[in-house]
Amino acid sequence: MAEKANILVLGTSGAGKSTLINTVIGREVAKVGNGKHVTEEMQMYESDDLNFRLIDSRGFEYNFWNTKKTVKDMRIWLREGLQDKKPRIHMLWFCVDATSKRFTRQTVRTVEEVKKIWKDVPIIVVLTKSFFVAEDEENIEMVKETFRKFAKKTGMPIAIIPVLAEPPKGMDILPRGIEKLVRTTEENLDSAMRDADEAVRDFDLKYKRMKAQALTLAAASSGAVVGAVPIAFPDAAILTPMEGALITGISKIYNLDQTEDLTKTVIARIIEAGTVSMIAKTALNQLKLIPGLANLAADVLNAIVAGAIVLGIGEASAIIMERVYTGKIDPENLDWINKIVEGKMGMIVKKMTEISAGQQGKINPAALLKILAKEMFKIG
Ligand SMILES: Nc1nc2c(ncn2[C@@H]2O[C@H](COP(=O)(O)OP(=O)(O)OP(=O)(O)O)[C@@H](O)[C@H]2O)c(=O)[nH]1
Ligand SMILES: [Mg+2]
Repeated sequence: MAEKANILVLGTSGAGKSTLINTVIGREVAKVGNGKHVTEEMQMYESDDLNFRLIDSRGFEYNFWNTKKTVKDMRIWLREGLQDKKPRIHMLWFCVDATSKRFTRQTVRTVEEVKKIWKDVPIIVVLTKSFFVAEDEENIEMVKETFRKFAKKTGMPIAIIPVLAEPPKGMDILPRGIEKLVRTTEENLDSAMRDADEAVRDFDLKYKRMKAQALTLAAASSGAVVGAVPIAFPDAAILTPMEGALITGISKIYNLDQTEDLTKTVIARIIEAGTVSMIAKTALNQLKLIPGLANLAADVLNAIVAGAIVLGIGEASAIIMERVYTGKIDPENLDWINKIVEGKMGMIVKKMTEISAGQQGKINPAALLKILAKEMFKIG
């Protein structure tokens, strides 16, 4: 069976979230009450007939901490409940009590807070307790107006649907709006799920790249590089064990460590690109030409160059692994791998020279490498 979508049902306490869920699911599943805060814990409901799940949340009146806390709880709960690093929410049903006639800037803030996590998630505003058809138009207009005025970042809801989930006993009114709500939801789920998948992929890539960069910076500033005196540049065409370990570490981050050949290819290319030792020597000479740096101790200059080289190797490896991981590039495409390595190395040396020149002789290699890394990772 296709994966079900997750719909988060939000709204102030007593708005009628649980009542709505019971009606949509078609059974009394969620506890409903007159008192405040009936639903304390988040809860997920589903039915065989529906291709989405409904997640009932704790209702809360807007205030800063309430919202932050609830959104945080939500995140934790979702991560555990859905076993997903970045839990996917595909749609929001935002419940607004139609009888309250209150739909303010504060109310919209809750939505904004949630949208910070799930940026492009579509919203359906459900006007609950819509007892009177005659008031629909006015209520819909009120919601539209508030969104237009206060929810510029959030964007407009894809629909505003008046719903009466439970006709009051003894009154001659039928439930309404439920079918339309379900239909509108289903019509929009395909694209919502595609967007959410994309967002998760983006998140995954960013997360992996961040991990690779942290590893790279740690390697570049490690004692083995910065503290080694004198630095042995890999004249013989082998990288130091530490650099090999860095590349292997990055391949693990991209789950490519099973393809041992890839790691070997990348290492081989980095060596062949030639260039590591040539670049290192050129860089060293450039540094010596900078007034104020020439009389720095040789080991300080060595440390900077060696660290920069490791940064370049790490970043180039991350880019290569990322492209292979996403299937954008065939690891057999050696020319391309060469280009990346040379490009990154060239850029890092240029940046390094610029930053060193700005330091006016007071150079701490580890601190300089941090600045260099920051600059380089920013360019990505
Ligand atoms: N007659 C009628 N009453 C409703 C309807 N929806 C909600 N109510 C009433 O409104 C009150 C609150 O409803 P709940 O569904 O518990 O609201 P909630 O949003 O889940 O509240 P919390 O769990 O506290 O956040 C209850 O007394 C419900 O019976 C409806 O469609 N018709
Ligand atoms: Mg409830």
